[in-house]
Amino acid sequence: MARNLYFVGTAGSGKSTMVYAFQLWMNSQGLDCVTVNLDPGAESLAYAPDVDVKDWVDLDTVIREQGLGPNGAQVAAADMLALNAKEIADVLDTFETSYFLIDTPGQIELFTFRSSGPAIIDAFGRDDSAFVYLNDPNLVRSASGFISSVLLSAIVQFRHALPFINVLSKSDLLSEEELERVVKWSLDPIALYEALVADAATPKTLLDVEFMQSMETIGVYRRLGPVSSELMFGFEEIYNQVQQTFEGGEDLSKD
Ligand SMILES: Nc1nc2c(ncn2[C@@H]2O[C@H](COP(=O)(O)OP(=O)(O)OP(=O)(O)O)[C@@H](O)[C@H]2O)c(=O)[nH]1
Ligand SMILES: [Mg+2]
Repeated sequence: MARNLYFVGTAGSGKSTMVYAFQLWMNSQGLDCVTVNLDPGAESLAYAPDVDVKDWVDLDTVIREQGLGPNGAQVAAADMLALNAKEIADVLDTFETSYFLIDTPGQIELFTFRSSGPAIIDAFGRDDSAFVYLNDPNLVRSASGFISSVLLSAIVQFRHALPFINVLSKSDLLSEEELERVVKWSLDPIALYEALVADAATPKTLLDVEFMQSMETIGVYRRLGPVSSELMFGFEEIYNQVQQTFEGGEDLSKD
């Protein structure tokens, strides 16, 4: 049974690059996978997806034919994807593979808040799905930005209710010191709390602390695994978490 891994994150967080890099890494380990582009607006992808939704819905065509602006067209294109979900799923069924690596639209809200996200997940098979959530290093490098990123990922988790692997994308852009600090924050809420209150407490700091405490309570606060598609680093850890999610840690796909 093939598993569906959805790569989700804010615009420019590195989803497309990571899908390609993860494919290269999997292939280097003798693991089979198929790449799927779900972004009707994707331009000049660094990789050639095995399945491309642009064959069904293309953003430029929607803009031209429906006379919409770029944002309205993104929404219309996302909704049109939902209508084609079953047909795309039938194409996926023709592949014999262990993993579908699925690149989602740049604007996270399209996949999270429009009906197309859940419709696609259902059509592709909800039981065999997990999210790889990319946290942008530019956001998480400050304590307050870190909380914002956790909150955003909590919204995505809440909306989709699927297994969730939390990664720190483009970790090569952080200095060694920053990287160590951010990973520590993700393991130790007290360290994050201390960083937050290190500056003079403002009403916003208090809000951040309140948010952080509730995130911890509801269990969406979790370790960030550093990854770099540039340096081909961190993929084994993602893969191990994927294995744990689906097989309880046992690597069945190499047999
Ligand atoms: N330094 C560094 N840059 C990266 C890495 N991954 C991606 N990038 C760069 O980040 C930018 C955005 O990468 P994409 O893979 O297009 O990100 P995306 O999330 O698919 O973007 P949208 O689909 O447009 O939202 C590009 O300039 C990439 O070259 C990485 O691991 N390290
Ligand atoms: Mg992309």
